Amino acid sequence: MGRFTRSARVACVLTAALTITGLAAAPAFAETGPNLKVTATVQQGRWLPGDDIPVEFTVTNLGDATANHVSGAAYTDSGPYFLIPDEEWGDLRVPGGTSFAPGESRTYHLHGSFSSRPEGTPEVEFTASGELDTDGSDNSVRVTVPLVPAGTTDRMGGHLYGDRDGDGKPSPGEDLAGAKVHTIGIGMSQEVVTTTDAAGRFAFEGLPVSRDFTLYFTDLPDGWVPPSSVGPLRLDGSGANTALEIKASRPLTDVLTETITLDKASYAVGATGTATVTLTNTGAKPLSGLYAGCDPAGSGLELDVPEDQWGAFGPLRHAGELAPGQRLVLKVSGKVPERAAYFGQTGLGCYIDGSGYVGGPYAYALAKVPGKKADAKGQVWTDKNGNGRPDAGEGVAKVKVTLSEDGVHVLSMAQTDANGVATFPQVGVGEYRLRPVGAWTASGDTSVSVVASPYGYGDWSLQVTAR
Ligand SMILES: [Ca+2]
Ligand SMILES: [Ca+2]
Ligand SMILES: [Ca+2]
Repeated sequence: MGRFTRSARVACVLTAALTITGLAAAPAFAETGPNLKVTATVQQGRWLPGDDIPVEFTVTNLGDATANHVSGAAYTDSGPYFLIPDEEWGDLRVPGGTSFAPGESRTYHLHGSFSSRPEGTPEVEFTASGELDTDGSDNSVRVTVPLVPAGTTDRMGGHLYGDRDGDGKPSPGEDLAGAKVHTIGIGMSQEVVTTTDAAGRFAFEGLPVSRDFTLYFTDLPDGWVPPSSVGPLRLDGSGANTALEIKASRPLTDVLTETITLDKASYAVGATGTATVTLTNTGAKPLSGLYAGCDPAGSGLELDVPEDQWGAFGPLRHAGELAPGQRLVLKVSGKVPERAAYFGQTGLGCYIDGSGYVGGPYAYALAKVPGKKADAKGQVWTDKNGNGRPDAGEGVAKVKVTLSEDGVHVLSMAQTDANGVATFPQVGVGEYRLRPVGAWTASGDTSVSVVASPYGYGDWSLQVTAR
């Protein structure tokens, strides 16, 4: 019994010794065979989630035999997960791996990213492994990725000016005071707003770091037009966006007027309508590169005017010119689209714009497309709980409501049921106004679009208050 126990213990000790020698112990002399060694260098920076972070990963075969079946990988040891897409690894991720001749060294330009920013510093281990490596100790290296710590904040600030002298930079007297400045970045639930001071300056403090802040301006004085938005701005805690210069421009409407009229007040679907578009350069400088852009909201109801009708002012040509004081009359024609029949309305609405200009004029003219009818159902309600929307129990019963085109001449009348609901039966499609009769007065939007199926938007809604 005693002899047996001793033999078993000896066997175990021998096995353990062999394991250590084979995998990890440093050899007493240079062994023959492949021996990969890796280095990895992360590009320094103030990295944020979503950034493409470059890593130089170099694999060298220090051995005297070819290394076969070599593959590479990165493991996040701590902190947020660092993702390097498979395709970044090239031949280190092909099935079966790749080969390195003795002395051969190759560098892989990898890019990784973080999708989130949990707490902690990311430690990432880069490895290359192949068959029969004679020294496993140099096949992996651990690096720290310099991710901006969670909770870091930054500031943003700058100056808004109206470039009156047109030199493209702020000049004395061009500061724009009292404009609203809005910004929002990823990770914020709502935008923050400030106002430019007497010197046109604005600043935001304590913004969370984010790759893509958007900045925009409203309520500028004297009709100045701001850039549509500024950004994406990168706030990484370095204070790089604290001296922004934001240029506002004069609108084209200062020097260009536009009117549109139609040749008829009413059209049938498929008929051709002709619009007269009159443009006048009221300024002292020539205007060039102008074009018309129609139906900017994409309603699909307007006259379908072919590009060539616009001549130089075509939306693809951008070549319209107007001399100082020149008045130009354009006649453009197009067919009434079928969709217009369901809304009872067509027309033409166009803005005039051009490169180098902002704030061009917009004009429109409407015409009817009669024929189709639809029931116009809706609810009269009063906001008992003051939350700005109709709730159960807020419908007003037994109210007479009128429908008119002009707010005066009544075309139809209906009375609400117990829930405040009323229907005007089989009304010609188009735009109307609602009006309560008697003890109630309208306190919200009174317009209603009567649209035929399948384009109907749903019911109308008329908010009222007691007189
Ligand atoms: Ca090695
Ligand atoms: Ca200037
Ligand atoms: Ca309510």
